[in-house]
Amino acid sequence: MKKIIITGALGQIGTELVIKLRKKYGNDNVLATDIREPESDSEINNGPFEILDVTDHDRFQVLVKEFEGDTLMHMAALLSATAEKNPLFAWNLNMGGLVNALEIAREFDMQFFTPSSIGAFGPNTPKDMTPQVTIQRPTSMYGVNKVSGELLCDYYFTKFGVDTRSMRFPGLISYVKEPGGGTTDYAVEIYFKAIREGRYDSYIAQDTYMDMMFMDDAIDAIIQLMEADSERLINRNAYNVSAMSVDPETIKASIQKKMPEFELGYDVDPERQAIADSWPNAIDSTCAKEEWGFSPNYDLDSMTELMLKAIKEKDN
Ligand code: AKB
Repeated sequence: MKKIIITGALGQIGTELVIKLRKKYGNDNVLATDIREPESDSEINNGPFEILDVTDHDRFQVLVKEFEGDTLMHMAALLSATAEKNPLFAWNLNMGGLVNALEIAREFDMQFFTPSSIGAFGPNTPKDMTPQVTIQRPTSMYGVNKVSGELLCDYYFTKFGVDTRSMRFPGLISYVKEPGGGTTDYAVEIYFKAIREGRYDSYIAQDTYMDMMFMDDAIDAIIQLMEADSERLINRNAYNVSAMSVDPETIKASIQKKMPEFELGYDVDPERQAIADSWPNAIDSTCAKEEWGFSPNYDLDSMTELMLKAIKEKDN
């Protein structure tokens, strides 16, 4: 049985990852960690939890030794918009945390996962059908962190034999936990506002296309990649993965199929718009499909239906 340690367990991906992994491997075999305590009614409380600042190597070591983990999923990081507001802090947290986590994986011979992002691409990357291997010259601090992270994970694999695996996530859409500080957050907010207020003002402009994916598909993809045959992983750090490419109008049209009265306006935020403009429109996930069977279940309309239903139930 696997023994998994997750950092950033209270974040947007971490929360759902812990829940799913505990269902699969047993509550006691998944140690959730974060820099702050979970809320008293959080589902995370159904298994072990420890406070961990990922830049604190000594505490990291103690926790891994005590728990006897064999897999480390390092999710703790600042997202793109927050990182851009405080770039030096972002570098120290995102890169300091990652190199610590990789060192721990090396010391304790652990399998390792950390997410990369579509943010690892930049303005001179091909925008459509963005290839797996292509130009990566991002212009945001988050993007710089993600490219550096991909290279560092490759280095730990080739130099030390650490079984590092990663994928470039698009915007992830979930009703369980709202994201914080990302550029793609609008695509989550739009659903909550549709149910709660019947309208939404998007900070991302019309015709700005970005990749998205439903959170369930992202969690399944992590599990699938971690279980894949290591020999087949040519592009292990990090795979392009996406389920759809959308702009705010595309999501509006999908919501209006269920809620014709829904209205969309615009109040563009220049900072987040600049980041979005530097990212691809639509990435090509062929390598993930061929090398480990990536196959998302949700398209835009099936995701929209589920999001609207789940948020309505949550609010009642
Ligand atoms: C962000 O917008 O920062 C993230 C991402 C695409 O990596 N959701």
